[in-house]
Amino acid sequence: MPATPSPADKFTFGLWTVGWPANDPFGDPTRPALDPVETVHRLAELGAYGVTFHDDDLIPFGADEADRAKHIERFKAALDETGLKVPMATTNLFKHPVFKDGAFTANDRDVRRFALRKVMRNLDLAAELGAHTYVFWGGREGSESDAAKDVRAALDRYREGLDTLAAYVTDRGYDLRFALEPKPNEPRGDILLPTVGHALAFIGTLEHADMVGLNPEVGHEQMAGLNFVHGIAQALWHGKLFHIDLNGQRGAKYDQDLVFGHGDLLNAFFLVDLLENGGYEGPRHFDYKPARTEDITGVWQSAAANMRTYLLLKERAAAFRADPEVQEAFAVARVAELATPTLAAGETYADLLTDRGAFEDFDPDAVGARGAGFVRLNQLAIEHLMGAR
Ligand code: 3MF
Ligand code: MG
Ligand code: MG
Repeated sequence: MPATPSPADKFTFGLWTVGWPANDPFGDPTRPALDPVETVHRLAELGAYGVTFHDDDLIPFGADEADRAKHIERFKAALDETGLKVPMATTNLFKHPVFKDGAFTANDRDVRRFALRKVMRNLDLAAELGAHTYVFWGGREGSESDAAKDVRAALDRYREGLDTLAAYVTDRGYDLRFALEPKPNEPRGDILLPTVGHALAFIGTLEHADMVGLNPEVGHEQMAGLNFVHGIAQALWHGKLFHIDLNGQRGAKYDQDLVFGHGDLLNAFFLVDLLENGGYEGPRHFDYKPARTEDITGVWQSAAANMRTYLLLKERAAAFRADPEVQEAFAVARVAELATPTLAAGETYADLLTDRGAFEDFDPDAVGARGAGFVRLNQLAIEHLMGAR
């Protein structure tokens, strides 16, 4: 199978993904911490294009300036040696207890001001390392109690925070765009901007709305019971798919962060088809967790598995589209017809009112009785996915 990744595939991984020592709310770590320098080398060997990071993944929280500079220098040297890129960076605004009630939307104003400063500091580093996307995942922006959070005031503060940071980036001349990452819950009981749809509506209210888009994650939308392919299609339609977090999730439960494709495989198939044919040019970023059961060998196997699964799905999706029987089934299902505007060029509703074929002479019963052929089309997709065709 020609499923060997290369940098041209634009696969990227967060330092925190392979670097997760596999601690969970019920158990201790099962693996030692990974040195970011080693991660850079291993990812490069596996054929990845780039690496992404939270400030604290690279520089321990609270490190002094000299220590910080050392960590950055080592990381830069590894990037230079391997050619790995840093297309995206982000801020850890969720781990330290200071953020237990949020960062931009904490009730405590001092926490909000600290959070903005923490982001600004890492924006400088992101720009220096050549990142073009800066992700905002507001995992602590939310509540467990409706009494504790004035949601409308919280959204005002969320907007104020992002507007302030967008002004900072613009004034500094950084070539960075923001990507908001929705999630419905975990770690907060309920998180603000819980889905792609909520985030899109919110972005429209921002002062620098043009430089703010989305970083949707497979599992996050699926935790909310939503169809990720539809969410991504709408994000693309709005011109807001700035970045993507790929992983696997099996249904509406805790955030599983499985290997890409190890959850809803059929949805992953259509997702890859959409990304490859829908005009998305950005990194294929994996935000997963190597299962807690695995040792370090399993960590690198799982990293490779993400990329291989993506490439296999890409190949399967191309074979599906190229199959003459599939093309015929597409035609029967009138899939392409949806791209034809409902009114003809120059036609108005007045013209429609005079078109007897559209209403008076239209036979809704005959059309209603006609089969759509969608199940056959879906079965063809499944057969291609299974390698049966
Ligand atoms: C949590 C996440 C986050 C974000 C990250 C920014 C720790 O469910 O998905 O990972 O992706 O903070 O990219
Ligand atoms: Mg996640
Ligand atoms: Mg994520």
